[in-house]
Amino acid sequence: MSAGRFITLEGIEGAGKSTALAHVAGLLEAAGREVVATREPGGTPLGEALRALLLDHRNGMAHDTELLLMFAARAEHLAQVIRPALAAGRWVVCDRFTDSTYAYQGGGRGVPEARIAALEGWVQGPLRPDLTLLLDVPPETGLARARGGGVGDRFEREDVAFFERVRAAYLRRAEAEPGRFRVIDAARPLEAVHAALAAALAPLLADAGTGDGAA
Ligand code: T5A
Repeated sequence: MSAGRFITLEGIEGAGKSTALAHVAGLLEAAGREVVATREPGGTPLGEALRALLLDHRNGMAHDTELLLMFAARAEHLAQVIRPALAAGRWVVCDRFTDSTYAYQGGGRGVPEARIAALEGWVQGPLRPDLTLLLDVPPETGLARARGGGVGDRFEREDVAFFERVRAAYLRRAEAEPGRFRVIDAARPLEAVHAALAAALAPLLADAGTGDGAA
């Protein structure tokens, strides 16, 4: 049995992650991979309950509380879904993962990176995504898509400056880890985004197709 692969989708609100996830899952299945599509915060019953608390705009909370709840949901997600799926040779495609924490709690809220890194090491050990698809859009474009005229959840209510910081943090991470990240211009029409996603997946599929078994 060949090892599974772990692919994450990242970007600000309305970048098109959920839309991309369906497309990526379809491409992988067409290539004969068994796919588990999931999301963060969430992906388990407890994680989805924590997600509801985190997104509810009536729940004010300290930055550290927010950070710890994100990692609590992640610990459960890893234990119940991600690690078992990878061990069974499945390909996990996850809408947001720890890069979201660095971007939102780190870049957006100003939580020190070392605090996030400590939790990352504790909760994940050495596990990191094999490939991270960063859908990059200007905040004005993403927020207009995400809010759809409404005011949105606890994060979507933040101002444009917050999302500029989140976007900048994402781009810094992509620059620091070019081997793992593919930055996709997601302000383009869907067909162009889909073509870029397929091109980004091709090397990983080709590599896995050799049966190298590397995780
Ligand atoms: N969070 C999460 C943290 O702060 N820290 C963490 O560690 C984690 C894991 C989760 C929130 O939690 C925060 C970040 C988030 O604020 P979420 O629902 O996962 O919330 O994230 P959102 O970004 O809010 O989800 P959205 O659904 O708003 O955005 P998506 O998934 O990026 O966008 P999508 O695919 O739903 O598309 C939105 C709309 O745009 C259209 C779609 O059809 C849809 O109508 N669209 C396009 N239109 C034109 N051109 C394109 N290329 C398009 N692509 C999509």
